[in-house]
Amino acid sequence: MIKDAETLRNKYLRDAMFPTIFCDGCGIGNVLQYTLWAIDNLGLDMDRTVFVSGIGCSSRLPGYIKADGLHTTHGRALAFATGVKVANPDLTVIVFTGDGDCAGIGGNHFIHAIRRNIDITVIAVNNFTYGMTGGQVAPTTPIGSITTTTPYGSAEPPFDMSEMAKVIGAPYVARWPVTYPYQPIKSIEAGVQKRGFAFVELFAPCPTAYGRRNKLRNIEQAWQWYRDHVILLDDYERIQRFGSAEEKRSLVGKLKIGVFQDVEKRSFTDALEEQIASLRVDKPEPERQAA
Ligand SMILES: Cc1ncc(C[n+]2csc(CCOP(=O)(O)OP(=O)(O)O)c2C)c(N)n1
Ligand code: SF4
Repeated sequence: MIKDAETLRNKYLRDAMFPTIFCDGCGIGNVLQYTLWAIDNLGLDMDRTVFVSGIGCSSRLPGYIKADGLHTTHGRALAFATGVKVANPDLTVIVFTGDGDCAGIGGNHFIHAIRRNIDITVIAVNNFTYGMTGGQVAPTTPIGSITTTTPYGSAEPPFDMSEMAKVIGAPYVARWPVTYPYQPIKSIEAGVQKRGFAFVELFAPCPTAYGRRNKLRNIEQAWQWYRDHVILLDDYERIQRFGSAEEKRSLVGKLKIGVFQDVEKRSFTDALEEQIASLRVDKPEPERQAA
């Protein structure tokens, strides 16, 4: 059920933290709102939920929420989140990370957290840039984009974080732009309920550091850009298989959105618990040896 912003703010956010650091038109506020809607729909116990982040504008989010949070070091959110979950598997662990934090400096942690299938939900805010430090090129910056470090346009092919999460084997992967309110909420809910690594990537505009250099300075331009550049996974696959040559050409530069993966897989914490149970000293000796 969708709740109004005032109700969510009073219930979940720290008053003392307002006003937020976010610029006008920044999509990080939408990400926070969708997360709160999902949490409220699931009825999560906030005393048993921990929010973890790295460094960046998006990584400021745990500080706004009335719950335990860890605002850690750049790129290390997943390492800290792994520690929290392993230390207390009963906790629900939600990570906020930026595209720089997750795919740049934190890229190695990203790969290995997925490989282990640690049972956490990662909400990655992809604004195509390093927002907090003024708009440098990121591993996700689209080709041709102007950034402070690519003044003539980025020539680097970008990383696709969701495709990567899917290929490495994350059991839940979904991607949406913040212009779609319903689907991100449902994906965050699905991610939190999944036993294992859930990755929800949300495209969110950064008008200040990225937008003003790329003719996306205001919210209408940014939201229109998403309308023009995203395509549902099913439509993408249909056109690739059955589309005309012209339709296939129209796929160039399009960003796929939708649920990329939704499968069941034994999580790292479940595997650890089974191992610990098999080693318990109160078991009869033969059983311990057999295990
Ligand atoms: C070890 C380290 N290197 C570099 C920085 C500088 N730094 C702070 S935030 C940031 C990039 C953040 O980008 P992203 O994760 O995409 O978050 P956004 O600000 O765009 O939300 C960088 C490089 C840092 N804080 N620590
Ligand atoms: S710099 Fe960009 S990402 Fe950071 S708060 Fe401003 S608009 Fe948002």
